[in-house]
Amino acid sequence: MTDFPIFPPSFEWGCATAAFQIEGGALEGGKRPSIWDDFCAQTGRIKDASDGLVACDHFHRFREDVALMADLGFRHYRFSIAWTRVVREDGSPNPEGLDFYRRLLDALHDKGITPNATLFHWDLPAQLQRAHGGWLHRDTAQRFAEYAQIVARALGDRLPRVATLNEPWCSAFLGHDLGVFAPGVQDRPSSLLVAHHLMLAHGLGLQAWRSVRSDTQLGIVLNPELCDPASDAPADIAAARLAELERNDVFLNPLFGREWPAEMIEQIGAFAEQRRPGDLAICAQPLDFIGLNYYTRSIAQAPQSAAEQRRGYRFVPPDPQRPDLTHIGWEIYPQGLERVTRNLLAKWPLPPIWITENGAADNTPVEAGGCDDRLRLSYLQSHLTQLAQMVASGLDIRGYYVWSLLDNFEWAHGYTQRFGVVHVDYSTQQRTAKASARWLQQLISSPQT
Ligand code: PNW
Repeated sequence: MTDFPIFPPSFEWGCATAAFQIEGGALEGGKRPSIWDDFCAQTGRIKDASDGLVACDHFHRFREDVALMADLGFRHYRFSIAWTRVVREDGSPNPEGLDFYRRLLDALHDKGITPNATLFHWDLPAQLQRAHGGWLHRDTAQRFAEYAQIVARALGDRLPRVATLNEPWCSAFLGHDLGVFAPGVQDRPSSLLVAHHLMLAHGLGLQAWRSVRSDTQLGIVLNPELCDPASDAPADIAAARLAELERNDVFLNPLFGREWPAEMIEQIGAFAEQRRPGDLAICAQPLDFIGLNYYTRSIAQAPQSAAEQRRGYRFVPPDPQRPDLTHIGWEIYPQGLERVTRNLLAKWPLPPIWITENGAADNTPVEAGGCDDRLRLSYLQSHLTQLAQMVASGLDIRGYYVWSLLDNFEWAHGYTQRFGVVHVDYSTQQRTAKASARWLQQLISSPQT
């Protein structure tokens, strides 16, 4: 018999997805391309040369997927709304696109599942990128606020909890410094300006939403990182500190009206003057919650190459031979969930926390009608044991969303990495609940304290 970690009865259990990763229906209902459609069309960007045109075909199969969630016992669902589906090129609302989300919200309501929507999970309208450089342009933050207002007006009465952005670090630094995510830019100062504009968009978005409705719980989803030094050498310790400033302080400081650390202001270089004096106050809108995504920790070392010098650190990937890695090569480090959360709480006055993503790549195939994803199961067990202790010790963490409900389009990895607790056969679109989903189902229904 398995012992389940114990959580308070009020603790919320959910699963998470994102529009571009599951929806497909890319050319339907007046949907426009996003920067990820453009990125996928470029040779060499996506490991298996795939795209999001069909993905999990959730656009057509959302009722089946909602029924699946309900069967597995999830009472909460975190998903993202595609900006490109609900806003037309001229900035007006697209009724057909909004209807899709209305039907999804109806299906969730019918099954007693509470929605938690994210407005931006990286799928910027391609037109904004082509016309003026996307997030490099200040105007994009204004466009985001207009989009937020459209969603608030059309769907706000059905959305109790809304996050503006998902993991702005990824959009800024994977998208504009490392260039491994859309739009594929490699320019350090640009990535910092993008980070600033994203946080400005967050603030303007909250203002715009609150000008329409006052009854929505509003927040943001971040992926703060624990960056441990590779050795005790002072240069490695300094590198790890700089990595954490970029991962954490660049996003958390503005949320609480605090200026960036001097090192980050220095790295933005000639773009410094594009950060205007009033911006910080806009970024620092009151937050009803914060979502934290946690997968692994990073090991940082003193920089070597010129690009690393500009960043001030280099990440050392774990030796692929190590046994404690998930299939995507990320270290399994459950203690990091507690360490990173406590680090943040020591530095910033966080509102109530939800763990909005946690999960593992485990590419075990379906055999004889089942999927025995032991690596994911043990990953979830160790992280939820850690989380139960954190909640029991009094940390204000109110819920947990596993990433992800379904195997899906894993960005630059395409369909080669499977994060779902439900297996998807991409040729038939058949869904098969994995062993980890069955374990979560039992955990959710187990007698709790
Ligand atoms: C998160 N990294 O992405 C996203 O929110 C999800 O859309 C994604 O599927 C999930 O985690 C699993 O990857 C990240 O390289 C992707 O540091 C890459 C990184 C971090 C987060």
